[in-house]
Amino acid sequence: MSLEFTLTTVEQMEADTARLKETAEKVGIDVWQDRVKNQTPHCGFGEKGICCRICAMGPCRITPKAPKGICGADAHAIAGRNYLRMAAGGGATHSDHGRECAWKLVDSSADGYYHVTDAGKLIQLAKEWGVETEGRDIYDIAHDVGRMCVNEYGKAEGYQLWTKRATEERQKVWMEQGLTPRAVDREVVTAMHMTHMGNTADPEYLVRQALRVGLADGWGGSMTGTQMSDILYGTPVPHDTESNLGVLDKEMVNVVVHGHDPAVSEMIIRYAEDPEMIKKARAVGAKGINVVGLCCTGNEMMMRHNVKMAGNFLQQENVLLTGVVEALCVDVQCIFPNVGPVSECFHTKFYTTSPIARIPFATHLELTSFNAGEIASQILNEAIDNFKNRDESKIFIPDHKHSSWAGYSCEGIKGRLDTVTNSHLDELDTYKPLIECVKSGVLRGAVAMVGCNNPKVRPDYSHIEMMKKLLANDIVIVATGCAAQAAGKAGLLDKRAKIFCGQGLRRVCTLADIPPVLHMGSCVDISRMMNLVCDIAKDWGINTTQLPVVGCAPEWMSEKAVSIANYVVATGIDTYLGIDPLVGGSDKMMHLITEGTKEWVGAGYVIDTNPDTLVDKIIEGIEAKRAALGI
Ligand code: BF8
Ligand code: SF4
Repeated sequence: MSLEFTLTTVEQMEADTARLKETAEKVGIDVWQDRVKNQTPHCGFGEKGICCRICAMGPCRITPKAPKGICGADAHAIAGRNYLRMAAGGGATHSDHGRECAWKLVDSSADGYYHVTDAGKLIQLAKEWGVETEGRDIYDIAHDVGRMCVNEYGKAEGYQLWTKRATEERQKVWMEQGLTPRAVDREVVTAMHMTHMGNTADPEYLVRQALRVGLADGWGGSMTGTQMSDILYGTPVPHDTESNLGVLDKEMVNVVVHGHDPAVSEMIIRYAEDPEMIKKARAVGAKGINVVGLCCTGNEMMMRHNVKMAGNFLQQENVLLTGVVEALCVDVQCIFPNVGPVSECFHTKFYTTSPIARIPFATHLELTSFNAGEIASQILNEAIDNFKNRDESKIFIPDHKHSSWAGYSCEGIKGRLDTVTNSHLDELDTYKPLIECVKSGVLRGAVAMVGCNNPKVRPDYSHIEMMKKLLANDIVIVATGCAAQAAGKAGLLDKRAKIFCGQGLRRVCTLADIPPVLHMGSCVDISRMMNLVCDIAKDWGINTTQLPVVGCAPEWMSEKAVSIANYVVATGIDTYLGIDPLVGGSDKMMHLITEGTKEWVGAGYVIDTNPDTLVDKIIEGIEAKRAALGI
């Protein structure tokens, strides 16, 4: 083991950001650091969740002198409605991404742009859902399964099919508590209806619906996104790539893919690997084409295609400020509108591809299942032509980057276990060896570290420092979204990072040949984590609420994160939040989301905006679960 291995520190990343901010100043464009200053202090009513603009008698704000809105809604009703609307917004967003993926399966064909890549997974799902498979063409099966998925979103009756994958105990709890999710569209509409002026004012029922709309996302829309993408583009398996701004290459045509739905970037990769396209890039003096990723589209590409990861959410402006990006191609979600004006200050061409995300200063090339290849090819050709337009005086690429392992889908994790231990036990496709490690205390437990960056806390610091402390305490980490990317940028997805682990976890990493932080994918791939915890609970013979496993979103910012937090809690996993969930103006709401949900689903939130104490609470929480199990 090399003792020379060091992590990139948050201070080093901040120095890179500061240097790139100098470029921003030189070209005369604002970046998020400037805008944070302009927006601080935030509106106190908004922060506490007690500003209501749900009807035009308002906006109403709650103060000691004005404890009710004009209609009589109090702080609890107002904070509760705002909270449910956040969950519904997030659930709708993940789920609509999943729906688009399902349509790609409906439109797939052997000679079209979208193909069935993991036929085994498709057939397994077809059997699970009672779709005939015997003697049928794979695309006939794909079209039936795709249509079933799409129709799940709006079906008038019954509950979501994917929920059958949860443990019996969870399914029973959800049914008893009235939380089993109906169609995604129905749960989002119910949430909007409940929060319209003049409806639910009792916060308990707003929190219950937040759990239900969350479940509709996690065990519905997001799961559709993950499973459809695996069928279309391949189920990820572990492999090595690289992360951080140093992956941008001055000698290459750099094309950045950003957003969440992999439909566009899959095509970009396919065409960028075409020898004819590479030849064109060489003809303009470049060494080749370097496609790199941002945010969850980056994660999707990293999981399946070794695509390098340029950065996470708060790095999107930094990437453009390097001055070497020929094209930025976005799909949906988490795209700063400011990437338009920033790209205008450089030679960078900026493309939007979805009617869901129309952004000023972009060239809009709308992607469909039937023009995807032409769009990808146009973007790449224009990027190659654009190579000559760089302004040397604006170029600066920070040199930090790290080897990063990604691709730990449930199948990827089981594959490692099968290779290392299961084959000797004569039982494949099981988590039992992992469970033995937890029972014996070699591993104390696991944390699902997920979510965004948020300038309310020091960006990436919470992710990285909390991960380091957890690893030192023999707690293994599974990560998705911008949290996984923070780990990658720091070096924690490098297998050599096991030197930061306690003895038990270090031994597991050595035997299983894994990094201590397992990159499980994008934010919709938290559905993989839900399958993982339920399957571990089944293999162990206990309930999900008993597992020494927690969720943590230390730097979350988006409505999608609120939806995620709700389905993770409803799946029986305590969730630790490092950012306040904007309901502090209602003590009833605070009680409901931290303690109240425990009575219904056996889990709740722990909120602490100090990462140093939040991580201690996680360790205490995991040890308490172990003590309750007598292990
Ligand atoms: O869905 S972690 S900032 S990129 S919302 Fe967005 Fe948050 Fe990043 Fe992915 Ni998830
Ligand atoms: Fe005010 Fe009630 Fe209207 Fe909200 S719904 S803006 S509290 S009157």
